[in-house]
Amino acid sequence: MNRQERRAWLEGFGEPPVTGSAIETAEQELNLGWRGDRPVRLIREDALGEGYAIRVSPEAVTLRGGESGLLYGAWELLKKQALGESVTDIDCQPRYALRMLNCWDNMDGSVERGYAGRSLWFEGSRFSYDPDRIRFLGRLLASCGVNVLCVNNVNVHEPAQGLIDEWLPEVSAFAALLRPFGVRLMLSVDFSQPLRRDLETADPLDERVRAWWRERADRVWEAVPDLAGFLVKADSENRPGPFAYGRDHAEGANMLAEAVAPHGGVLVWRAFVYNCKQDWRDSGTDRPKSAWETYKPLDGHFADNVILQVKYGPFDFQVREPLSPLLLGMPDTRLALEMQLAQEYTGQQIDLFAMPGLFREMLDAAGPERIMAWAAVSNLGRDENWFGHPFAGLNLYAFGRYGWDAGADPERVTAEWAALTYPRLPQNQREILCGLLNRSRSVYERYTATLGLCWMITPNTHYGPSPDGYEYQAWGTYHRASRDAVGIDRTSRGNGYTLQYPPELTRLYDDLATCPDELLLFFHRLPYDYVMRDGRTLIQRIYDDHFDGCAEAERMAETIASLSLPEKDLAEAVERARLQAQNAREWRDVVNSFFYRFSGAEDAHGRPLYI
Ligand code: GCW
Repeated sequence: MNRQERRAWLEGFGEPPVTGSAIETAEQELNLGWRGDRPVRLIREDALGEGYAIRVSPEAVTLRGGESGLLYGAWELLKKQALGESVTDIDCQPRYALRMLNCWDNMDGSVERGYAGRSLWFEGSRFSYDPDRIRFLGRLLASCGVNVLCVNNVNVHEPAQGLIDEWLPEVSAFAALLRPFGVRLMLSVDFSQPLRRDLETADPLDERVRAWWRERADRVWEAVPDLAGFLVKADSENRPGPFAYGRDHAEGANMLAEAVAPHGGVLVWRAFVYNCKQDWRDSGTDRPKSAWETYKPLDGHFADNVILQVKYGPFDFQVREPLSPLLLGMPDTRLALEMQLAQEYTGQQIDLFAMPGLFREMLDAAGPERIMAWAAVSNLGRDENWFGHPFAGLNLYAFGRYGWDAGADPERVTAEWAALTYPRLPQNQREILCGLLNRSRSVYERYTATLGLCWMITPNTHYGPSPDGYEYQAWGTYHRASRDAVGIDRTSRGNGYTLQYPPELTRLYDDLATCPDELLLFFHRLPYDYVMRDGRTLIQRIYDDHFDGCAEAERMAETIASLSLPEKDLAEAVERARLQAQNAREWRDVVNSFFYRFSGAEDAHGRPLYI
């Protein structure tokens, strides 16, 4: 490594937040804040790319890697040190080359579905940030192993259309701040942009439109030569797209892919397409079926640099959904799996909802080799602790971790995060904290979405209960509860949704004897007196889960208050736990009473239900 390279690398590494110790430089050896008994020797080996190799000998620890491989390897060494683990020989490559955070930041400074304050880089319709904070963000992302940051909302509102135009110098300056950390930018673009600015059409097959995008891409990559690519939300929730011109989504995506290809860019196309103007009376249309209907016929039609980004479930980041069948049914398309760190439907960074288990389940269900990129909606914001809830940082850490190791053990990931974040917390308390985090998803699920009953959430805000809030609306999100039964029959005997899965899954979900309890009402319509495998009636199970989930949320609040966390974190976590318990009580009483009123069934344990 020459002097200049080392300076760039050091800038990238910065002061390690894990140890807080300063960096010393030496010609061949660097003290990374590493307190091991041997010096660390760095050797740049570009062939290793983002990966790294660590070798331990009696004289030294040798770390080899490409430019960002050295960075990731250094973080690994520091992590081991912080976790008190000994360093052994390691050869490591990331599981996914693209580990992308999608930020839904608007240029006015608001963040769509953001729960950690305002945007870290936009305010007042322009870029506005503290460069030191952005560098720190780079360190944070590098330490988590994230390498792509899409800076603007997929819903591209003016003036964000200018990010690929008059704002390019600012985009370029912002990219330069994050580059030393191995983080490349991505931009969300509006499919209709040529129409809005220069041409009278955005038809992807029109030669003028194609030339417009090619020329635009040339300018963008001239300003930011390592831009990762463009991200597009088209024909989804009122966003413009190729359907307006009678073109399909392969025609739309390929046109943009052709423009970015000469620059090595990727075109990430979101598969979140459904009819958001459905008539609730129409039970012949079912939203979970729609992505498959749009994209399955296009398998094999996408250009090589198109990545189809699919949300994990067929609905929309609900607490519990089966894996989207699209992720299993597009063998000839490059796929990204999209998660949502922002807890839109999962407690909004007030209620605890740890995601490592969800990540692992979805990666296992998809088969890690079927996808080639790993994406998530960001949970970052301008709050001092970045995440709103001090524990919500776990979800970013875990997202990065699964981008490197799709088979990581969720409890191990949580324990690492807790040890790195709260090194001074006594071991027994750290175990209590991890226990809370490990159970948090199941607790939240029991009081908000038991048996796969999703969408009983307050419309628009998506926090708090409203069992009928989405029932008579146009968004395609219905439970169709009556006095006798609840749920939608999505089996092959019903509306046929399960036929989108491979045959063994169709059978698994079709059959009441094998369908997992947590998805029972996602796949089936069942009467309240249906007897579950454990002997309880369906209605009793609904009541029990709400009472139990809420009781556990209340206990969690007490436990959190007993932890000796740093003062500020404790105060924030305690306040949020109080709000969570309050929220859980609302969910319990509103949903239980809703079903009590329909079914007339008393609770077997005589707990209060309200008329
Ligand atoms: O869940 C929905 C959100 C929208 C979001 C959309 C999407 C960016 O409610 O706010 O829009 O998903 O993923 O595009």
